[in-house]
Order: sequence, then C-alpha cells, then structure tokens
Amino acid sequence: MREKPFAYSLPLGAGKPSVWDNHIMRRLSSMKGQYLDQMVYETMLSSEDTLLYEVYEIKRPEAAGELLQGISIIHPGKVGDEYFMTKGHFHQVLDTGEVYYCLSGQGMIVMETPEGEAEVLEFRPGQVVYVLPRWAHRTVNTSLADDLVFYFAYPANAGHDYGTIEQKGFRKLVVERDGRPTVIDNPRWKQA
Ligand code: M6P
Ligand code: ZN
Repeated sequence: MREKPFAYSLPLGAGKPSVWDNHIMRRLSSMKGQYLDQMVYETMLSSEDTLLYEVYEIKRPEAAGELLQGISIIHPGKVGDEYFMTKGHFHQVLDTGEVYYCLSGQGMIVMETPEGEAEVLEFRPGQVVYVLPRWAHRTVNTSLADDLVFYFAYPANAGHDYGTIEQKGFRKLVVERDGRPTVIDNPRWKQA
C-alpha cells in the first residue's frame, strides 16, 4: 500500500483510473431477488451470467481517517423494465457518508434512510452527489447505450451492509416507462 501522498488520473469520460489495487466484477447472479421481474431475471441468468458493473478500488487501511476511493463502471442494459444497477448498501458504520462524481454517461442514485426517507437524484457528467451518513445508496445506469462511469470516496472503515437491502429491497425503483427513466414505488418492498 502507498505510504506517501500520491496522485493519479481519472479519464474524463469512459475508462479506468491510472492506478488501482482491486478490480471487482459483479454479475447478474449476484443480484438474486433484487429485480422486480424475477421471471425475466431467471431467464436471462439461465442463458448468460452477464457482467453488470465493475469497480476499480484504490486500497487503503480500514482505519478511521482513511478514504477508500476508486471508480465504478455500470454497463448499459435492463432486466425487464429495470436498468442495470449496483446491489446497493448501507454502510456498516451507519454514520458515514460517501461522495460520488460522475465522469461519463447518465444515471440516477437511489437513497433511503432506515426510518423510510427516500431520495432519488439524477447523475450526469460533472455532477457531484453527496450521500449523507445513514443513507443507503444504489446507482442506476439509465442509458441503454453507454457505460455510467463515476468516482467515489468514503471512509475506509465504513464497511458494507448488503443484508438489509437484499432482504427488503429499496423503497424506490428506477424503471423504463415510455422510453424514459421513471421512479416508482417498489411494489415488493418489505417491512422488516
Ligand atoms: C460505488 C461505491 C463502492 C461500491 C460500488 C458498487 O462505487 O459505493 O463502495 O462497492 O459502488 O456498489 P455495491 O457495493 O453496492 O455493489
Ligand atoms: Zn457506500
């Protein structure tokens, strides 16, 4: 791990950072139960375990004060009416936020608190979204042609809590309606 201040470049547009330590690839099979149209999901999965998104992480010690950062690339596509998206998570250390900066493509960030407040923000190149501490977050690629590419940074000790979203889902979903990304209430959202 780097032990001196360091610099690197992120291409403005699609592409990888100039350095990274970890390349995470998430495929359709890791999204079980997350897409509304489970029939379409199973059919797609039986023919191919499609790559949905990739994360290039620059590793830091999991210590308070360190910032974990990198870029994520969500490929274009849909499962039924729903766009390709990240799993989404709360942070294990709930009181930690996250910064996103959009480099390329178009998307939406779906967020909610444990108490049930929800917010969905558009995400375009040059825009920053600040995810407040306590808010779960998921990023959705609303283009069917281009990758959504964005930079992220969050406290390296935050950790990921995936379980809550895996069990309950998000309260809001982004679906295509009349060819446009539209935010709807999740009809399958479950109270704990
Ligand atoms: C963002 C960051 C990462 C996260 C990635 C993929 O780039 O929030 O911490 O890992 O999205 O999202 P998820 O972990 O929900 O699959
Ligand atoms: Zn996060």
